[in-house]
Parts: sequence; structure tokens; C-alpha cells
Amino acid sequence: MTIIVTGGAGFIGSNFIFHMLKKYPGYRIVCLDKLTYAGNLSTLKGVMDNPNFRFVKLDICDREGVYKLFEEEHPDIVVNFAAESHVDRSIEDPSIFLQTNIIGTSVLMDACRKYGIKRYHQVSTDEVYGDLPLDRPDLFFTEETPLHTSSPYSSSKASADLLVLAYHRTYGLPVTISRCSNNYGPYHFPEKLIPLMIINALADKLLPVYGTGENVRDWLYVEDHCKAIDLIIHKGREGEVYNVGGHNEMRNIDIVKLICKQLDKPESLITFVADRKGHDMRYAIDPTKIHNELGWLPETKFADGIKKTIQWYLDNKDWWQEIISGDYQNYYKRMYGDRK
Ligand code: NAD
Ligand code: TDX
Repeated sequence: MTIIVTGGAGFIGSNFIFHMLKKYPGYRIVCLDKLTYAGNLSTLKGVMDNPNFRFVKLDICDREGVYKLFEEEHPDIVVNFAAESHVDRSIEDPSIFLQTNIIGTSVLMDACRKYGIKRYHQVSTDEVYGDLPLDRPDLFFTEETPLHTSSPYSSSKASADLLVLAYHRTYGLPVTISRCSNNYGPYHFPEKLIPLMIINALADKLLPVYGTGENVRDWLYVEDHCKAIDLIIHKGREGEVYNVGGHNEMRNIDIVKLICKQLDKPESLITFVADRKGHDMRYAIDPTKIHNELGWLPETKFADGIKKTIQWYLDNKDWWQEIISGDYQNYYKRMYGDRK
């Protein structure tokens, strides 16, 4: 079995590679990654010498390069994690999101059609459903919830999902899609809420909470997401969408206060800044389908997962210090410099 994992030098893709290499010693895993600002080879250093692993630096939009890799590797399965993934960056400049997230997806699927494949899996997001109101805790996203996007990021992911389903219906491509809620855990890039707050708190820097901090996200430990994808690519039904989430809704402000408490830092570091444009209020996944069909259930409770995650950032300062010492500083100034 050969699996091409795109975007495997990023947060979730790398965790997926670790999970697969450990669980399936007979599988060959080929990581295809462009190494954008969000991709880090140092993340993969523990598997680089594994004879069942190959890393290829490549853009999923590079049709010639992608076709050549398929000719070399004859993959059985492709799992597409490669994407521009940060909502704030998509608000700054949507263009690369359209290129990678939509065009890149179509190039990968064209290669799958040309060379044949057992399964193409698209890693999508709950953000394609838009948001839910705070005063309707009874509402959840199901696979039937209409796509209703807010940001250029989520619109590009929804466009890709529609293309994936179109390739299934039109060409019979054996596809599956997973739509997961917010992940957290090791190797999460420091631009995202949880790692940003941990790293800022450790340096006694201000903790910038957008708007009132009442927005709700549904957090899932990254390993649980990886296990869900593992199940879907092996047992999921072709042409189907599976929502992934653990019923763990939390307000941003409560997450940030919890991080302060765990790190023994004062809540006075918290500062409310200008809201994100078009900021989604609440995400909440109904995971009944993946539970009933594939037996998936989340294993890590948030209280344990957040402790493990904070400990990981304490134990792996080299990993994130290298990242925040580079171009990240310019990003931070642009995004937070005079955000009042
Ligand atoms: P990430 O930003 O940490 O990693 C993305 C990876 O893709 C990086 O290694 C980057 O170098 C690579 N990449 C970007 N453009 C590429 C291109 N053109 N060609 C090849 N490689 C390219 O993202 P993440 O948080 O790990 O998210 C992975 C996937 O999961 C994304 O598709 C995202 O939409 C989805 N998702 C993320 C979350 C979350 O909470 N992080 C939740 C649900 C779904
Ligand atoms: O500095 C911050 N302050 C703040 O209040 C940052 C970076 C974020 N926030 C808020 C915005 C959101 O309500 O925290 C919440 C989480 O923000 P992000 O970490 O940027 O995640 P989100 O926008 O929810 O999107 C994430 O989950 C769905 C991933 O980045 C996406 O790739 C995934 O599809």
C-alpha cells in the first residue's frame, strides 16, 4: 500500500504521517509538500530515515511534477492536507488560497484519474458550513447542512469540496471528504489561537483576543482527527462526506484564561483587539454519521489534550522559536501591530 500525503510538513498532515507509519509498518508513505511558511522539514526529522517514508518538495499545483510523482510511486491512496489554512491570511489576500486550495485539488484529482487510484481523500473543514448562532445551542452541522461560507479561506475549501464531489459523479473517481472541527496539539503553527496564546503567555506578551472573545469553536485533539481519516480511507463509503468533531465547544476567552491558569500567568495579559472581519460565531459538529458507520469516537478529553499540548510547547521550544524568529515577526506586526 502506497499513500501520498500532501501537506505532510504541516500541522495535521505530519501528525497523520506519524500515526500511519506507527500503525501500518508495511505501508509506504510519500509526503508531498511545497514547504510554504507553514511547512517545516524539522517537523518530519524523526521519520526522514524511515525506509517506508519519502519526502518530495513539490507544489500540488505543479501538474507536470505531480504526474511524474504518480508515475514513480503508483499510489493506492491520496490524502490531501495541502492547503493555505489560516483565515486571517485569506482576509489579507485571497489569491493563493484559490490557487492552492481549489486549483491544487483539481490537479491532484486529474492525476488520480489519469493513473488510477483506490481512494482520493479530501481533508476539508467544518468552516464550509458557515457559522451557527450563539443562542441556538440545539443546532449542529450535519453532512446535510448547506454550504454557506464566510471567509475567502472557507469559500476556497467549499469550492474544492464541490469539485471533489463533481469528480466523483462525473468521472466516478473514488473519493471521500472529511469535515473536521478545530484541531489542537503538537506542531500547530504559532499563528493559530492555541499555540499563539501559549507562546505569547510564556514570553509575558499581550494575549490578543478578537472582539469579545465569545466566539465558540469545537476543539478536537489532532490524533483523534488522524484516526478518523485512517478509518475513512479504509472503511468509508465512496462519494461520502463525514463530519468529525468531539462535542467540545468552548469560547475563545475561556481557552485563553485556561492557558493563563495552566502556565500560571496573569489574566491581565489578555487584551481585546479589533474583531476579525466576517468572524464566524460558533462551530459545532454533529459526528453521528462517522460514529454509527465507522465506530469513530474521540479518545482524548480536552482537559488532558490541552495539558499535553502545553507540555509539548514547553518541551519543544527549539521547534517554535525557529519559526517565530523568521518571517513570522513581519506577519505578527502586520496582523497585530496597530490592531486596536
Ligand atoms: P498547515 O497550514 O499547518 O499545513 C499546510 C501544509 O500544506 C504545509 O506543510 C504547507 O507547506 C503545505 N502546502 C501549502 N500549500 C501547498 C501547495 N501548493 N503544495 C503543496 N503543499 C502545500 O495546515 P493544517 O492546520 O495542518 O491543515 C491541514 C488541512 O486540514 C487543511 O486542508 C485544512 O483546511 C484542514 N483543516 C484544518 C483544521 C485545523 O484546525 N487546523 C481543521 C479542519 C480542517
Ligand atoms: O490571535 C487570535 N485571537 C483570536 O481571538 C487568533 C489567531 C484567533 N482568535 C480567534 C479567532 C477564532 O474565533 O480564535 C478562534 C480560532 O482562530 P484560529 O486558530 O485562527 O482558527 P479558526 O479561524 O477557527 O480556523 C481553524 O479551524 C478550522 C483552522 O485555522 C482552519 O484551518 C480550520 O479549517
